[in-house]
Amino acid sequence: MTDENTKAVRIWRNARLATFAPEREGMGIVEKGALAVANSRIVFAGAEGDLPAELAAGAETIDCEGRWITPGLIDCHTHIVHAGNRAREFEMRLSGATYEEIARAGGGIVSSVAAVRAASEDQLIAESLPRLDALIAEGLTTVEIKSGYGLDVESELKSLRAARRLEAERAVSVRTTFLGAHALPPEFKADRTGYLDLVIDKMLPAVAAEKLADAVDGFCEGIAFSPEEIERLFVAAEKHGLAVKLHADQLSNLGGAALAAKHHALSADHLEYTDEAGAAAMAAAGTVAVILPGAFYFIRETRKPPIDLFRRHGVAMALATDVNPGTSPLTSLLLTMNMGATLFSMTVEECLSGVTREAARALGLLSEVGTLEAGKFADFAIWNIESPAELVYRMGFNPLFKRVYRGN
Ligand code: DI6
Ligand code: FE
Repeated sequence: MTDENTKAVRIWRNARLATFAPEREGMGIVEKGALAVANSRIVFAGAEGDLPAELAAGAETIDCEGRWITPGLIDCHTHIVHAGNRAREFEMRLSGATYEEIARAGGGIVSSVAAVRAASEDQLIAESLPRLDALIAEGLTTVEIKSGYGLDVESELKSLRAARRLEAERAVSVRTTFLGAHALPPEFKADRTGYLDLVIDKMLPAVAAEKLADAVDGFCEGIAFSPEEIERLFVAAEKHGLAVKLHADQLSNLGGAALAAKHHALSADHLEYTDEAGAAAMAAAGTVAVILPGAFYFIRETRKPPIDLFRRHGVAMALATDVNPGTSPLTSLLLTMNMGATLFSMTVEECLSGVTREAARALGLLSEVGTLEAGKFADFAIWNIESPAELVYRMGFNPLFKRVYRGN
């Protein structure tokens, strides 16, 4: 590279670092730490006393006054691009309406599909930006965004294009996921195979040709797609060279976690009903468990994901918001961490690594982001806190001091 590499070094000093570097213990804490950045990459993360003199010479220095620095937060499972909301449906549920009554009144996922189909790409972006901004305000630097509320060729492409364009609208990294197999659209109610054919033979090739997705996802559930249908989708995704992930075992155990593992999925998500065989298969395949406490809370699920099983088998665990209009209208990773701890007894370290290092792993981005280590992108968050536990402990309070994306 050019001598760009050696000039314009910026150093954040007098900081406490939670690096989450795997070679350090626990949260990888460095008291009296410093971070040096050049050309949007971290070139040093460690004890201030170990900072190489050649880096320090001539560098611009920022005094963090003892504040904590963590990797930038990563939300590895969202449906942030959608239109409208389902507050009316929420009200109906509060007064005891059944799912059927809500569907007959035009509610449910079908209403979100109608809203997305009717929206222009610009409208989708305009509606999604406030949700993205809420996440960014808490130190988010990378977000995954799924399609899945379009469910026809043009509307799925439109949703993914909108998701990609959000990256140009804000200083944030966006990973996109094609979720055509989210639900059966109304026009295919009597023709499941016809819809799956459309997803596999039309949508997927179009998405791949336009390079609109980094991965392919599906909803494996009684109310959505069967394991056999998902397997067809995964085989097709593999032919296009796309990574796979899965909404698995959210409402029942159809063996979704094991199916995801069989296809070396980056992640299996939700997992309330996953059994020991599923956890063991995930561990063997290196498939990350993405825990989504917002959906659990919002639909008043009572079955908890088997966190202990994941620990015992050594399954990596990430935490995400699942931002979506139907089951998780949640746009806070800080609150998500509190829910992970309070509802599922996840530790502070599990919660924080779940929205940083493990979220990066769930997106296949661990070599680029997710920890404070030399070589990674300089994406980090500086906090007004006395200990990392405060980030998990509070509810509805944002102690972010500054967010740094790619060194800026
Ligand atoms: N799991 C969920 O909880 C949401 N999608 C999914 O795959 C529900 C989607 C909706 O109701 O809008
Ligand atoms: Fe989801």
